[in-house]
Amino acid sequence: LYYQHLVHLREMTVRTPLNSPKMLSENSTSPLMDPDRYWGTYRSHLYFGLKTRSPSSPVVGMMWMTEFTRNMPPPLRHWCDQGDSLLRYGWLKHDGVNFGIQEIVEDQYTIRTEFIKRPGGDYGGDWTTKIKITPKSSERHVVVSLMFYMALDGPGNLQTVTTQNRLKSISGYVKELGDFELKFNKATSTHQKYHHLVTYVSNLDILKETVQGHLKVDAWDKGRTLPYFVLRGRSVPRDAPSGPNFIVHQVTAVLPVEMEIVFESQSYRRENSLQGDSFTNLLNSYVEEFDTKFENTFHLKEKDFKTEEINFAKAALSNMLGSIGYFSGESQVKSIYTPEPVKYWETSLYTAVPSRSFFPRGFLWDEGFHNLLIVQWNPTISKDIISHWLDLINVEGWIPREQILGSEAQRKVPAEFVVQHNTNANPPTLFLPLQKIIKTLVKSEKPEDRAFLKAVYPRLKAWYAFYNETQSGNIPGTYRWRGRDPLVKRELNPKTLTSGLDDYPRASHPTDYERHIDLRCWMALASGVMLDIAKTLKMDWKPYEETYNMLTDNQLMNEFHWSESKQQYCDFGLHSDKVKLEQPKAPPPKPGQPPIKLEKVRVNVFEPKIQFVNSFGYVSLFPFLLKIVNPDSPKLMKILKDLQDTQLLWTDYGLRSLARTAPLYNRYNTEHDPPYWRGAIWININYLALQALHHYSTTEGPYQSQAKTIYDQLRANIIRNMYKEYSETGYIWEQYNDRTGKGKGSHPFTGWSALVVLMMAEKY
Ligand code: 6A9
Repeated sequence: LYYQHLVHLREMTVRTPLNSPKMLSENSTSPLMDPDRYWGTYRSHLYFGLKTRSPSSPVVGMMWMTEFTRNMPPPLRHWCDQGDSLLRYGWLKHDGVNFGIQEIVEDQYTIRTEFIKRPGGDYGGDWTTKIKITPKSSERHVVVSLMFYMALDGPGNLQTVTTQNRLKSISGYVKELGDFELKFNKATSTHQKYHHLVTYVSNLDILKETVQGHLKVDAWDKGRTLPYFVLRGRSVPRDAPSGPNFIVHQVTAVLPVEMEIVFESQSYRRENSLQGDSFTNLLNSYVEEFDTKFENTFHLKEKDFKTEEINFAKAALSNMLGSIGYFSGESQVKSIYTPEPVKYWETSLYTAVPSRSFFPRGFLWDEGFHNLLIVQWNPTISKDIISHWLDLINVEGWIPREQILGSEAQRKVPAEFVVQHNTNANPPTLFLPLQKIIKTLVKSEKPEDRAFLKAVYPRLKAWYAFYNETQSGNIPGTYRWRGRDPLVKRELNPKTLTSGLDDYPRASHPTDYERHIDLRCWMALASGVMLDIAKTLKMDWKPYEETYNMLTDNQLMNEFHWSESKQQYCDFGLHSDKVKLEQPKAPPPKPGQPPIKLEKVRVNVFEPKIQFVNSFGYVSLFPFLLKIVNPDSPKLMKILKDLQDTQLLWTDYGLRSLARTAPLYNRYNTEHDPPYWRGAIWININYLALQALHHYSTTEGPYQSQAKTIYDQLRANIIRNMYKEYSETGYIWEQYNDRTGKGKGSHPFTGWSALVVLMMAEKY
């Protein structure tokens, strides 16, 4: 009984919110509090979709298929999916608030989605979406079925208005929107047919399957030789608990075709509908504003970039903004003391995502990088995003690393990865944008700026304490990532997912006395920011100052992390350089049975000993990346020298993650897991390298001019390659190959890879 009681207490603890006022008030995202950002492209895992910032928002979205292909029925596009192999897709312009223009390129045609919003009324105003599909060649007769739907995620009602079997509009009521009308204006094509579906769905994650289940074959031509696929009309299951909550409008048209979808809130007394010319005029004025603001913020014209390069930067920024989602649900979390995962409290998260196709959800350390860019464009959005994340802190000071909220997000994640463990941290990168925000706030006397600092302080304090209490090493002033598994047998080097650098080689044998240089440096950064805020607020800043001084003390850092023999900063622990994967001997097969093949396991060629970890790469650079090495330190000279060595990290495309000379360079981690952070070029770390080089080149010291030379070359290499890959492949990528510069991994990846905009603009 006592044990059960303890388990219960632990369960309670892990899912108890921090006892400190929230950053955001209960209704901060409501249409009355924040009408401008109520509606948005917050379903960024779709090629196109809109919803509001409310927990069970009604949603709209687009699907399409190419008729008369060999596949019957043709594949239906809905959620962004690399498997669709689109030539490219993404936002060309998007300001995060009012409008967006996107292009989606199929083999034979291009879809352009434009949307604009107009404030008015009590529910975030009106919006209009215009979809244009243009064939690439006028010779061929291409027919596309375009579907646009609305679905409810809770109570409400939807009614259809039809003329001659064409769905003209949906009128409805939900508490999130009041009374509204969604109008499907007539499409413009030489030849088109209309169909629709009116049905009930139990869950938003099965919209596509529901559409697929309601297609039937019909004849396109009079001669009945061309079958195509159409929706069945009304089909509400008899046992549905309510009336229809999912309505789909289908236009099948010969290209080119254009169509407007117009949403109007009944609470808004408008003078004219947002369609036709009034749509075009407002869109044009938003575009103009965007272009002007872009130049005023990033100055790329002034820096002599070509129009095409500027368009690339605009697309990178727009995809970051257009990837912002609003997710609601409960995380699955686990404390080591609880036998089973439990549910976190019901939360909502406004956040950008690393990749619309592959990881369309929030990741803690990615978000810090995302907001380095977002804060330059729109600090209000950044502050709001950071506030949402900080409101996820539990009473232990922990924020779950990966946010898998709601049924749609869950469907993208294999079950074994869903549960988040409260022992596990992730780099506290939110301190990076916060540092920028705070720099301006500390000077400000404005009450709202003070209020932000006052609100953020206790929550950061708890978060900061979590790292210090749970991620410290066995000697004061040292740190160690938790979450490494010392018992794992099949990994060449047990992964450190918590560090964000997954398979980057650490001590081969995880122990309690291991120490990680990157985490130490992250804590130095965090201490510095805490010190600044505490001083500004006249709080007790002494402890932060002490920690900050200790963690930036080069001599201490060198004692713990500088290897004299290797002349580099290192992790430290129980380590062997020589380990390998080997096929274990399988027992002889039983007669008549196939031979057993066991998976490879790790063996030590040399026994591990307590020592510095011999791998040169991103982790070794951290004292430099986070600007902790003193500008006059000879160690800086060594780092700068190593940076330029092509045997180590230097490539024509950016800095690779692990030196070619490192024992695990480009090695598989298990028989099946390919190298990830073992050679490839990552843009977030390259951004940190550039801002560090920029810092050392503008700070008085003996290595200033050297830093400047490297800075110029590295910056040019990264921009040149990313732009080239974008032009050739249509995408911005998760990583770049260190031998060829080719984009690899998931795509589009316009999370931290979009930091290329700041590199072009030299905003650090
Ligand atoms: C796997 C498979 C559809 C890995 O960008 C997000 C993270 C980074 O935080 C981390 O540093 N990425 C980096 O090493 C991607 C993580 C994806 C994990 C989910 C599930 C889903 O298949």
